[in-house]
Amino acid sequence: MKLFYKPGACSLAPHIVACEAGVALDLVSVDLAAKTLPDGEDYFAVNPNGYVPALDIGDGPVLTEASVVVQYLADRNPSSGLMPPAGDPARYRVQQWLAFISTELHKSFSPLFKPGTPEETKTASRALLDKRLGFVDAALADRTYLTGETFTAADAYAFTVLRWAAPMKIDLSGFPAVMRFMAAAGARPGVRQALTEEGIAA
Ligand SMILES: N[C@@H](CCC(=O)N[C@@H](CS)C(=O)NCC(=O)O)C(=O)O
Repeated sequence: MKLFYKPGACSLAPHIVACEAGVALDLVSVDLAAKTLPDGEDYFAVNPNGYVPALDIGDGPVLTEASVVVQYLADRNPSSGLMPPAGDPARYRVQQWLAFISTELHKSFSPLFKPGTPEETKTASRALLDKRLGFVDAALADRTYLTGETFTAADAYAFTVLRWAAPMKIDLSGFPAVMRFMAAAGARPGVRQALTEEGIAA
C-alpha cells in the first residue's frame, strides 16, 4: 500500500496507525504547493481534491479522508486494538472521537495555516480551539488516551493535530491532561517510528 503524505501534516495519523499496527507502507511525499509527486506526476491525478492523506489500496480509487484512512489501516490488524470490531460499542466511541477531531479540531486549525486567512477568521478559530481543547482536557483527566488506557486510531489523529499547537503558537500549558497525553503518545515506539520516517522526530 502507498501512503501519499506530507511530513507532519494530517497524513501523519495514518502513518502512525500503520506503524502501531505493523502494517507496511510505501511512503510517497507530495509537494502540496505544486501538487506534484517526486517523479513530477500531477497529484490531482491521484486525489482530485489535491490533499493528503491518500492511500492506494490497490483496488480502485485511492482512499481519502484521514478519519477513514486510519480505520482502514487499523482494521488490517484487529489485534492491535487500534480500532475495536464492528458492533462493539467501543468502536463507535473511537469513531465519535475521529469525527470530533476531524470537524472540531483539524478544521479549526486549517485556517491558521492558510496564507491570506483574514485575522478575524483566525481569531474565531483560536477561540473555538480553546473551547474544544478544554473539552479534550476534561475527557483526558482520568485516562491516558481518549477512550481509556488503550491507544487507538483516534489517539493517532489527535496527536497529529495537537502537534500543530506549537507552530501555531497555541499554548497548551493550560491543558495539563492534553500535555500528559502528548507526552504519553509521543513516547510510543510506533509514534516515534512514524515521526522518524517523516524526518520530524524531535
Ligand atoms: N478532508 C480531508 C482534509 C485533509 C487536509 O486538510 N489535508 C491538508 C494537510 S493536513 C492538505 O493536504 N492541504 C493541502 C490542500 O488542501 O491543498 C481529510 O479529512 O483528510
